[in-house]
Amino acid sequence: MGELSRIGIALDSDLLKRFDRSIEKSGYTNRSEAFRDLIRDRLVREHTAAPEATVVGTVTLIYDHHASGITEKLTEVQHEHHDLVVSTSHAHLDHDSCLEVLIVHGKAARVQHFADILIGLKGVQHGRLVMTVPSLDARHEHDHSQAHAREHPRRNSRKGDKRS
Ligand code: NI
Repeated sequence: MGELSRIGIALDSDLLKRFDRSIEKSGYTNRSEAFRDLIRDRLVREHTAAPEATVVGTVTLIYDHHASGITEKLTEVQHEHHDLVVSTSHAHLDHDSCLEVLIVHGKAARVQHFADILIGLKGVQHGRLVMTVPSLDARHEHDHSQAHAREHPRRNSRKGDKRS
């Protein structure tokens, strides 16, 4: 974090009261932290909206494993996009329902496309993609991707990457 700047904001009193009630419900103990989070959220949304931006995220899927071919189809789609998948976690919720959470990493547009395919599969009852940025301070795409390439050489090679 850099130097601290103090700012004053002119705000409608009613709006401020409503904001205070809202952040209190969320457990904030001070306004500054709530404002900081709002600002970060806006910056993350702006960053992840750029198709070429590098993002990390999760895809959460609920499905009935009895649905015809769903298990095979999910595996196939994930293999086709293996360069985007960091890890997966699976929980058998009850007799029928499965919860699968994928940690994803890659360019925003490809991650979004991949999530759309998964969520749109017949048999997936509910799904959601959450995209974020590893750190708002690490927004120098170049430095970050190079450091990451050293850590995970495989992920940077896009050869044999079957796009669907
Ligand atoms: Ni299961």
